[in-house]
Amino acid sequence: MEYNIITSRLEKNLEHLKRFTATPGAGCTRLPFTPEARKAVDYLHGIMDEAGLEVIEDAAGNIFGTLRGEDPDASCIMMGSHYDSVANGGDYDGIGGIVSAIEVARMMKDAGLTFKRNYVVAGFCDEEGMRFGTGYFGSYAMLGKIDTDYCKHFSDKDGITVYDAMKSYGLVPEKVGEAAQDIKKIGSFIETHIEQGRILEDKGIDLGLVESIVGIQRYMFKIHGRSDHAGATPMDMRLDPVLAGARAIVKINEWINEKGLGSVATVGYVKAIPGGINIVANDFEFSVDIRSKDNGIIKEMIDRIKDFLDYEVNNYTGGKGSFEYDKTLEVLPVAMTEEYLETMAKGCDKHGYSYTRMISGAGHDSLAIGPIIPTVMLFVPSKDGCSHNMNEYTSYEQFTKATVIAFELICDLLDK
Ligand code: HGY
Ligand code: MN
Ligand code: MN
Repeated sequence: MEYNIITSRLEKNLEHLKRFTATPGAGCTRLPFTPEARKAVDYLHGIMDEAGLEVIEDAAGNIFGTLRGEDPDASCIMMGSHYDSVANGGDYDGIGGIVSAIEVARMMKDAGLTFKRNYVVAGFCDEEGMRFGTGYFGSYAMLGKIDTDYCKHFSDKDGITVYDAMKSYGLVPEKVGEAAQDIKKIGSFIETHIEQGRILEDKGIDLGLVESIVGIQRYMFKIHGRSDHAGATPMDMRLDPVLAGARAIVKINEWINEKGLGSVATVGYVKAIPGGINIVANDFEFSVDIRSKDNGIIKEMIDRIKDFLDYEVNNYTGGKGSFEYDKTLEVLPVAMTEEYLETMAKGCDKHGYSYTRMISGAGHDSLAIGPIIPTVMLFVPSKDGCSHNMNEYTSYEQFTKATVIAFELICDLLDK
């Protein structure tokens, strides 16, 4: 196996995919059901074809490529990740795992290998939840967890629902349920992904064997006050939702720091409505993304935020304010499959690749799939730990090492 051929194919494909962004020169912005997503999926379709895969696109916007095995009744081995990105993000998050999975198929084809089970490459849409504030739409659709009502409930910042976005992309949201697959027919899921942190780089380690992924809850809070004139309204007569929200955001930071265990909380989106420089806001929206390997910490944090806002709107707005919230994501912490971790560790030893077992603070489609299907993740280093940022970078040689280890694990599983 010529590793430099693998490296050059990974490079060619990932370099080509960089052009499918809504913000050229300002990072990768490839949100679900957009023209950029369409172009990326078309390109993935082409290289899946070249790798000898039978390609389908499902009713949710996912793309799958299958290399047929000899036993059609056996469950498949699936490898993949997501093709969407955050806004102004990097060029390797998600898409690197899909290109790596396609390369595994190409390696099988070039070596003339045949197996008992089908090998399936998965390209999931909307793992990030960036556009609609959710997450794991594509993998959840494959698991049968998405229905048409879900698509009507969530909308983006322009008020476009998942439902309408899907229609503009050429999908029929009423048929999203058809994306559900027979879970018994998926034997394993493997995902290679950039670490998005700096552990591997700081320690000079080639690969991260992910043994567990943190749980995540995401909420959108909306506080209702009263819009007033910024100049004529005395401070003690205001119902200012921004003030209540700002106090809550500072508290969230204090509380999560008390928790430790690597728990994190992020307020990534805020909006004052109507948003005038000389208007005391009528409403104030803010997002919360809370993660921990201990789900009890996540639940406690959410309860504290709700209690605090209850106190705020009653004490600082004379009881005339109110607030509401929408839980947009809840996913429990998940352990990866020990057998696969041990196989990959042996593979690393055989190839002389350094490795470490680690926890993932980022979610990934493996977080959605892992509770239901035996799953494992393999990390490659992120330069400076940088991700969700246009300066995200991982070398193609590093992707090659992960692809080789994933190839050997999958070949082992395909004949079991
Ligand atoms: O947010 C995450 O954990 C991942 O990047 N979707
Ligand atoms: Mn990702
Ligand atoms: Mn991401």
